[in-house]
Amino acid sequence: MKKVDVCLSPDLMHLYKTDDRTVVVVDILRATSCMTTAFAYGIQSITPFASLEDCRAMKSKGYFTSGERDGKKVEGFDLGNSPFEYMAEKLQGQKIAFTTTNGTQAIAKSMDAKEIVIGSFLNLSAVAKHIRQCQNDVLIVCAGWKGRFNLEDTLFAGALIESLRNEIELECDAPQACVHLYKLAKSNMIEFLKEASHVKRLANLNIFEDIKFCLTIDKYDVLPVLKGSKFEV
Ligand code: 3SL
Repeated sequence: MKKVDVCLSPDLMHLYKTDDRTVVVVDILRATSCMTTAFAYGIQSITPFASLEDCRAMKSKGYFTSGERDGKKVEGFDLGNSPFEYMAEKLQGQKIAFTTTNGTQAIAKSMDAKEIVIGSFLNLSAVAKHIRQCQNDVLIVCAGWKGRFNLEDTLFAGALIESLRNEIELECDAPQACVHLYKLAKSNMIEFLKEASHVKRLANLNIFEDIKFCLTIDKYDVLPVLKGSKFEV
């Protein structure tokens, strides 16, 4: 049976061997939700960068530059990190260079993986379907916040594992903890997350609609997969 484990922070990546695994990178608020939305609206590719300056340099190569630091759009970038920004017609068929505080750092730390896919509540079933079909064991990598645990990525891991129950073997205790938390939260995730640190951080920036949107399950049937240095569908 396929094994599934969860890395609850990118700072724990050294504990996991990923060269034979599919890694699902998750940053519900909001990086992987933005990436999923961008592909649902017809973006051609997203190239992730850990470094702000490397990302900025892609502007002169015809890329839209996008992302954030500490939740705020980067000065001089074309786009920030709200999923609603990625619904624009002008982005269809375009290439994005993307850097965020945690999401693209988690991607950078997953680069040894056999395969990297992007997970969010918005494409939960597309991720589950891919896991069912692929041969690899799986590691779900939660982006967290600057190395710390967060609740929303953990809930996604629980939701994904729950949707694959009886089809997978859980390794270690982290996947079990994710499922327990998801079961507690699933009837009202917004209420469950109201005290979550990043929900409060975004609320301090007057960001509310993004949170509700990013917790919507199965809005899109797209699966961003890393091909070389860029994500495509
Ligand atoms: O850290 C990240 O990758 C971002 O998604 C954080 S924020 O929601 O844009 O603040």
